Parts: sequence; structure tokens; C-alpha cells
Amino acid sequence: MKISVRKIALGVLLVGAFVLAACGGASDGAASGGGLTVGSDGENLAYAPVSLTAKAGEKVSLVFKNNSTALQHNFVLVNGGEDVANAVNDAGSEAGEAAGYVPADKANIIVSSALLAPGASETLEFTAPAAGTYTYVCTYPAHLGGGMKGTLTVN
Ligand SMILES: [Cu+2]
Repeated sequence: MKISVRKIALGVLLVGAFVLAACGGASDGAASGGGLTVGSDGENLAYAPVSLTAKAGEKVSLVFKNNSTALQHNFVLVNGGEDVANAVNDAGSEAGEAAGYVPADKANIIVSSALLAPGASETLEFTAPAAGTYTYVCTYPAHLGGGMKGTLTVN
């Protein structure tokens, strides 16, 4: 009787370990794959996370959440790196608040959110571009200058 109880206990342990191992891969919160989540980093001029990954050509559903209680933010993924992001940011500032700080022609923009109020969120759908690295920025005036940017790596 003593032995069979031990066997049952061992079996429970093994099953438990297996379940933990099976769940471990998806529980780190790192944004990757078809479903991505990114937010503003509290009251900081920053995104969290600052890096995302996707596979070329896959349909991506990205949830952008403004976690600030005071600041407006947007999420603009540009078709290039920091030089392109700076140009898009300048065009966004010129476009003004009524345009959500996104230029009407959306030149060099893969996808962009609206200018979100504190606490608001928006789901963006887009097709991941060709393999490479792409910068995302907040085009609200001075936010990129404050460090509000990140990198999407497409594999
Ligand atoms: Cu911002």
C-alpha cells in the first residue's frame, strides 16, 4: 500500500512538471507571432516592450494600449529604421493634433493608431513586411525625442 501511494504521488509530480513545461514557452509575455501587445510604459515617454518580432507575410493583430493616466500617445510603425522614423515624426508634427499627428499621405507608414487618450487601446491589423527591422514611434510632439520608440524585427 505504501508503495502504490508513492507511485501515485510520483505520477502527480510528473504530470505537474509536464504541464508546467508545456505552458512555460508562452508565458514570458514577450510579444511575438500573430498576436502582439505593446503599451506605453506608464507615465514614461517609452513603450513596453521596446522590441517586437513577427514573421514576414503573417497577419499581425497588434493591441496598442495607452497606459498613461495623463498623456496622449499613438503607435506608428514606419517602413524603415530611425532615419525614416524621424522623417515620419516631422511630418506627423506638421499634420497636427486634428490628424492625430499622422500625415495624411501615410508615406512610409506601415500601420498607425489613432492618437489615444489615457487608458485607451486600439487593435491594429497589418501584414508583416519583408524580413528586416522597422522602427515604431509615437509622433506626439517631443515624445520621440523623449525616447518613445521601439523596433519590430521581422524574420
Ligand atoms: Cu507619446
